[in-house]
This record gives sequence, structure tokens and C-alpha cells, in this order.
Amino acid sequence: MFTVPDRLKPTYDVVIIGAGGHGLAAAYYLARDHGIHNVAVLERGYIGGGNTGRNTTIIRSNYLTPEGVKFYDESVRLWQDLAQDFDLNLFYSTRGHFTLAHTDASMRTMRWRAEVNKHYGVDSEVVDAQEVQRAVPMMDIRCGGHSPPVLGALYHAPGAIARHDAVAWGYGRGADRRGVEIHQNTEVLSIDTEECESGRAVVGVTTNRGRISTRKVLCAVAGSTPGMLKMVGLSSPIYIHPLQAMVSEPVKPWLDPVIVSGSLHVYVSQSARGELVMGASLDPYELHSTRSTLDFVESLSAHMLELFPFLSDVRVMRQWAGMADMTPDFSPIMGLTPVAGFYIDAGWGTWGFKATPVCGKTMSHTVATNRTHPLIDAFGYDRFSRFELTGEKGAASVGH
Ligand code: PYC
Repeated sequence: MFTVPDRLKPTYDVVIIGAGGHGLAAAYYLARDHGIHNVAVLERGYIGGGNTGRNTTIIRSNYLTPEGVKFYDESVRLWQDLAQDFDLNLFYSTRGHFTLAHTDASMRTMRWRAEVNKHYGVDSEVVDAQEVQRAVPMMDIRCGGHSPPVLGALYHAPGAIARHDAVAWGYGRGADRRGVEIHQNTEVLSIDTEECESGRAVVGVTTNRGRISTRKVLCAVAGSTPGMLKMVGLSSPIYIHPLQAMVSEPVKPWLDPVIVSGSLHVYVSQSARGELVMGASLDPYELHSTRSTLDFVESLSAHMLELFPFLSDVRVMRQWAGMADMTPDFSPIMGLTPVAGFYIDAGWGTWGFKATPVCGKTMSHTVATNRTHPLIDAFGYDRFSRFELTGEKGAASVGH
């Protein structure tokens, strides 16, 4: 699907660090919408090998803050046309999405989210436990009597899933066909800056395959952001926690919607292949690693069985982990930075996959024009020093 360039050019108009969905989407829209084709995407590993290929593929826009709702709503809109844009089947499948509430406090949060969503034209409503039961007859809404029962849910009809690695391939192939170079196995060793009127400015990147001159670098490396920021003398409040997931063996289709329970720390959907794709909360400690644990499989399985006891004989086939860039307000960090020509797309926490198209659109605009796209105004790097946070924790799928 891709050209494999054998060497780096001495100069590019833009260098993007990270060939995950976000970096490749930015490259695609830079070439397609802004006419900037002299772009290199540098990847230490392989295309889509980071969080793009390690998530549970949930797409939704039922956020809590007006900024979050508008941003993710635009992403859902972009998702609808993506397979056609790429001429590639992404297995995009609109399923509906239930966020279960097991307590009065979470019912209140669901009502709040539903009101904000409706205000911005996003299809969300609060439903009672009987409606959940009608949609998923196989669910034990009493949770076996061990955990608080399901009282109701936030139902979000546009909730969807997609084949995650195909998204990276689609953006990568589209960018490649428009002249962008994708260099895998290419590690960034330093980002070179020099003094300028406003402080410091990017002048190049040194890699394990040689040095490149460039005036613009976009950093899109979830899980490795702190190290990259250090290279340009910046810091951020991002801390890295592992987020694990697993899939079952394929079983007959029985689960149409996506189900999330914050109280039970579970989210699950059934893929086109019949596998149950499942995840839980972040591991509760900072760790820069993609190892996965038996503890995780045991505790997620126990919680799954409270909702779906009939699955007790179904086998788990694979498990894995990603590294999530967490921010104090659970919103991303996007846009310009104090270093001229250094742009950031980071802090995705547990929801970067669904944002892939809108990140590509807004970051390509920001890099091409050197002006923050209005949809990402609230996610600026400098918001922490101004204490103007964009608190999105209430929209997290599971408690952290
Ligand atoms: O944001 O929907 C989500 C999500 C699910 C799992 C991790 N994040």
C-alpha cells in the first residue's frame, strides 16, 4: 500500500513525528487540503503500531463540555465519509452506545451530558433500565446481585466502531499517493532549535538515519510525548499510564450496541468477526510500557460476568496494552507551543482513536497557517499556566 523511500531528503516543509492515525491524518490533510506535499512522517516502529492499533475502536461524541462535544461531533461527521475518501473498507459500523448508570450520582451526570449533547445537536438521551434490557436481552441488569444494578443509561445512537489498523493504512496510503514520505524504523534523536525574535524556533530534526532541515515539526506520539517535549525544552503535566484491552474467541452475534459501565470498569463491543472487544480502566500507576497482565484479565473477566454471566465458558484469545498520555483535565493538548514551528497533538488519555479525523483536519490547518484552528482553541498548551482547564473527566468511559 505504501512506497518505502530508501533515504531521507535533506529538507522537508513539515516533519511529522509519529505514524499513528493522528500523524498520518495530519499528513493526508496537509497534502490534500493545503497543497503541502513535501512532508516526512517519521516513525520509530511501524505504521499504526502505537495506540492506533491498541485501542478498542469506540467512536462517539457524547462528551460533557461544549468544546468536547463540538470537537468530537465534527470527528463523527468526518468518519462517515472516510471509507469512501480512502476507497478502503474501514468496517465503520454504527451500533448505538449505552453508558450504564448504577447510581443516582451517575444518572445525574448522564442527564447533564444528555442536555449538553442535545444543545449542540448531538443525539443522546437518558433511558431507563427496561430500555437497556430491551436493547440487550442477554444482560443481567441486576448484576448478579453482587454489584449495584443498572438504573438507566445515556444512550447515544451515533456510537460506532471501526477497524482501527485500516484507518492508519487509509490515511497512510492517501498521504503517500499525494507525495508524503513515510519513514518507518526512523527514530528521532533530537529536535534542533535556534534563537529567534520570539524565543526559540525549530530548524531541524536529527534521526538515526541522518539530519533533516525543517521549520515545522508536528509531534503526534501518544505515550512518548514527555520525551519529545524535553527535546525542545518544554514540559507539560502529561503523565503516562498503561491502558489494557483484550478480545474473546469469536462467538455468534448477540451484542449489537457498545456497552460501557463506569461502575464495573467495563466497555465491550462485538466485532464483525464475532470477537468481544473489551477494556477496563487505566492501570493505577505511571508506567512507560506496553506489557499486559494476568491481573487485568482476571478482574475484567469478573466484571464482565456480572453483566453477562452466560459468557463464563468463552475464552479470551489475546490481550495487549497501550500507553495513554493523561492530562489533569482529561482534555488533549493541541496546537501551537512557545517554540516557533513546534506543534503538538498529545494528551489523548483514553480517547484518541475516535478523534483521528478531526485531529488530522485541525492540526493540518494549524500547521499550514500557523494559526490555531477554532475547534481546538480550548485545548491549548498554555491553558494550564492560565488555569483555564477544560474538565472532561465526566465523559470518560470508565472511572480512572
Ligand atoms: O472514549 O469511548 C471511549 C473509550 C473507550 C475505551 C477507552 N476510551
